[in-house]
Amino acid sequence: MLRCSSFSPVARKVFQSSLVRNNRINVKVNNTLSAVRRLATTSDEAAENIANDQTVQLEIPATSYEGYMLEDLPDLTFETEKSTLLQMYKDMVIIRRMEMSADALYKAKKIRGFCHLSVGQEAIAVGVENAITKKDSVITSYRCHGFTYIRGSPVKDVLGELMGKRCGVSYGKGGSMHMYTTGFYGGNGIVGAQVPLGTGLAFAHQYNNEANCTFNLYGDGAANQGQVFESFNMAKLWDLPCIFCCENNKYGMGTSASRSSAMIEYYKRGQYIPGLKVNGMDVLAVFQASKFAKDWVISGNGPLVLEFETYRYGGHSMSDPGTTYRTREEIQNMRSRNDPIAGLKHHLIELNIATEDEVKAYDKAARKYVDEQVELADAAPPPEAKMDILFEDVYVPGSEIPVLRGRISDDSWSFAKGGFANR
Ligand SMILES: Cc1ncc(C[n+]2csc(CCOP(=O)(O)OP(=O)(O)O)c2C)c(N)n1
Ligand SMILES: [Mg+2]
Repeated sequence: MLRCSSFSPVARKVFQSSLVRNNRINVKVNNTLSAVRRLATTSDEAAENIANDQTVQLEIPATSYEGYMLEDLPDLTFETEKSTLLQMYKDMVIIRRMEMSADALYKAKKIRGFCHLSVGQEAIAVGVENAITKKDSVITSYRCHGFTYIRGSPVKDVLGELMGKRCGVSYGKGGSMHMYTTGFYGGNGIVGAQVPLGTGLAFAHQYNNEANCTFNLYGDGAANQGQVFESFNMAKLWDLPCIFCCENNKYGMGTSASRSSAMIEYYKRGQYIPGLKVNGMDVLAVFQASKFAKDWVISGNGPLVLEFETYRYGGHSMSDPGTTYRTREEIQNMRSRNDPIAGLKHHLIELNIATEDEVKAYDKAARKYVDEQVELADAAPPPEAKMDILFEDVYVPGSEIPVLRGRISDDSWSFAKGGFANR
């Protein structure tokens, strides 16, 4: 199934037209896996409909996983729709282009303040999203732009938020670390603080008898926080459908995991909770592990700890060049050998899902889409200079209290009056 719901209308259009441009697509077909069917279509819709029906068989290396207290691991051989793979590729490229645009906009001083990019870690957002539905919940740290996009926000709204524009996902008031969208609970600036919140989201799924789960993401640095262990305890005590996901990108700011953590096998950190280490640089491994994890936690087995081994190519944030605490060779090595986008591209070509030229066309379409979104976000207006805009998102509209107390009585805001209560 093409995950149109996680794709903005503009991006979806770009993707569909690319499919048609490449109207001869070779795939292995579901019921005759060895057979190769060649498609020749005449319209966007036809190309998409046929493409949607086709599945390909994939095999990922046995080194993709390591289990802890688990009898079974995710299958290494599996089938998935060809269109899903293409969509994953496209989304990873869009996220990377979006982050690179954010980098450039920051350097042009159009984005100010904190800004943490996730270049190199794209496989995690994309792999997780493809394994879940919009009814599942996701919560993560400040390194959140990719998840905000993949959960449903157009690139324009993510970049608009970074530039403080009214069109931003948080109306320009949150900035880099505070982005939310349906089923996505941020974007949290305090290291580890999202983990108890995510545990609460999982509790809500259980309480409401829903067959849904929460992906509760945190970093290797955050993994040492006390509140993470308190969350483990409650989640196991109540067997909550919570997937604790440590994005181990090997560093917490400028401190390597081995210098900050007495035990760096983060997938074993749940002690009494089973765990799974996953190659987080391979979107297919992340996808498979996430499907496995969702299935595990919604089947009443209680929580699971996933460790996605990954790497950030850039510094911790825009103020960190990222080269003083690690060698250039280390970064280069990861980029050239383990890049998630290059890895999936290899699969697409090897499985005859797309040719080199077709992949280039996807890259070009993604670049064009992001460039257009940058222009729109840049041209979008900032919030109007009106005081009531400052207070409008404190409460869900209609649920406001009469007066929101300020620091001093002069600052108190009356929702009824639409102005300061005591002025
Ligand atoms: C409670 C708290 N302590 C310290 C900080 C400063 N700080 C911001 S990010 C960070 C490192 C976290 O590293 P990790 O959890 O590995 O996440 P990554 O940045 O690698 O994604 C620190 C110490 C903070 N924001 N909150
Ligand atoms: Mg880290």
